[in-house]
Amino acid sequence: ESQMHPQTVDAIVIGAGFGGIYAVHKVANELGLSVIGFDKADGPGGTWYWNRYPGALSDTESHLYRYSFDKDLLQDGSWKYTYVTQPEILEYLEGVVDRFDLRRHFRFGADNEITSAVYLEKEGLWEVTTEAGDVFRAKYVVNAVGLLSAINFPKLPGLHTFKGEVLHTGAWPEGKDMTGKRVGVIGTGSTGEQVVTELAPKVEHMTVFVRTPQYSVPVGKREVTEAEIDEIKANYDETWKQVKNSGVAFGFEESTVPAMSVSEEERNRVYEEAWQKGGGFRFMFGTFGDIATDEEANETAAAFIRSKIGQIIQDPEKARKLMPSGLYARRPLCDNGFYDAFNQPNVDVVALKETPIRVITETGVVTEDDQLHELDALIFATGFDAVDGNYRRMEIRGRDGLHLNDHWGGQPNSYLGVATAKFPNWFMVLGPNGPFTNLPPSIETQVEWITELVKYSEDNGLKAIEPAEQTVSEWTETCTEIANMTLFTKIDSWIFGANIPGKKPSVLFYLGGLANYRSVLADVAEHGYRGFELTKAAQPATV
Ligand code: FAD
Ligand code: NA7
Repeated sequence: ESQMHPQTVDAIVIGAGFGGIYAVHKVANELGLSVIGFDKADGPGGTWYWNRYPGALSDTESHLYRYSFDKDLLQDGSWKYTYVTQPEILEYLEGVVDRFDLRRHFRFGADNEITSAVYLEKEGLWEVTTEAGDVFRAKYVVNAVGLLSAINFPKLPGLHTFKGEVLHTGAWPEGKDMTGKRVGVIGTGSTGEQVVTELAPKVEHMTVFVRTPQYSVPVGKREVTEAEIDEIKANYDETWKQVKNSGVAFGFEESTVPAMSVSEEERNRVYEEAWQKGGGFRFMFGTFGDIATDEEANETAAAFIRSKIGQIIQDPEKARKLMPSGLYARRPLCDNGFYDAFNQPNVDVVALKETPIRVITETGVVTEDDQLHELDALIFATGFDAVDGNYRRMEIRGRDGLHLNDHWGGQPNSYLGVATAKFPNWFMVLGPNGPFTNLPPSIETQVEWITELVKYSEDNGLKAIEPAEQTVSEWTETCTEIANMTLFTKIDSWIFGANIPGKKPSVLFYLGGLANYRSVLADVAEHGYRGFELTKAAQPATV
């Protein structure tokens, strides 16, 4: 009869990206608890398992797009360029899984997609069900389901009639080759820029469908020497200290100089230097301190980038269609030659705000100017249902059968980005209202904090730990106040969930920076997990 019972473990981890891998390592290897990790992918890697599109590259510099928790792991690391490519990151994460002997804790593949997680109040356990119908129980659930993971696949009229290939960058088949094909790309965010830049020289013809042109600066990808890597390794302690004490955690000092406090010549000198050096976050946050908060300052950076775009793209009509306007206030883009790609004669651009897509036919895309853009393949680089997307695709029920989607309504909430009220022992890595940074150091911060919390719960014989409703409201309020001090709230982007048709824009990030975030977390822990409600396990009945 016992086989009929679901398997019970201490903890379940959902996801095998940076977050899930580290969570399994901490819970299994450090706390010594029993744990099962699940991922619907066929292997570890998360983002870097799924995004195998040509040109996929980090925009965090190579030496900082990795874990910092293990010094030997850092010293053993290697990379070829100033930024890590998708195959390199995937290999790195697979290597981490093997190094810490984590593979035996994971179950991979479509059958292991988690479809529901329901809290059983009496038992104080979560009952988790997979796509295949297997049922597991655990005291703790750690969600590391990714913030840019649930893909956004817009429903375009007639798409099902298209005889060519339809691809999404976020679910790219390994090795899929576009050489010699007529290719359409929808979307010019970070992903669209990368895929356009990489494929433009290889395809027979490319049509780039642009809806909102964005501001993009060079990424600054170049080869690194062994000597440079050695120097980085020699200084790693100091470097990570700086990263964790900074705002965006990208490895440079954020500027505190107001843009308008210097002369125009000096401003342009600073912008030119950042342009040459490369990096989107460096351009936005390392040049001046108020680009993301002050409209006048913002416009000086925006104007600089626009003038560069005008200089790079030779065809004035293409330049016009790709020219951004208005605020420079999305996640700052950087590229590896995106604007240059349009100087190739085989690359065309369609401005969707002038000529929207009317219908997709067997042979291509028809726009409102009666043009048929004939294609062999249509690539969607249309992004993600960010942050809460993967949560909402599961049936998650906390106390009193409360469905997470009802609990969150139009504003997903949390305390500190890691937990929410009425969902006991249920934790999130990069959940709503977590930090907006170079992500590995924020992921590590959260996983380490959650692990400490689990340890505290175990050491103190707790049955349940969950934030109070009041605390959650206050954290949402804090995140809203900080967001409202920035210009980011003034335009639509995935940072506020404004990229998904029908999704109500809401605050999804703590924009206060990693250093502040870390001190808030430390303070909460030092005060006995202030803001959390703790439920003691019932004493065992005396015999
Ligand atoms: P993910 O890596 O997204 O992993 C989540 C995993 O959970 C996935 O494998 C998914 O299959 C699994 N999963 C989700 N739901 C379920 C379920 N119900 N059942 C089973 N499994 C499930 N960040 C940076 O800081 N710097 C960068 O340069 C950078 N570049 C990026 C480039 C691209 C193209 C993309 C898409 C993202 C980029 N990011 C970057 C963000 C990146 O997502 C994070 O840095 C990091 O990889 C997130 O790790 P994670 O473990 O939290 O989530
Ligand atoms: P983004 O940044 O959300 O970009 C998606 C792009 O797709 C953007 O240009 C969108 O235009 C466009 N898009 C989305 N839906 C449509 C429809 N229906 N029609 C035409 N165009 C559309 O996603 P990315 O994958 O590039 O990057 C996301 C993050 O992942 C990035 O910040 C990195 O961290 C990695 P819009 O601007 O909405 O007009």
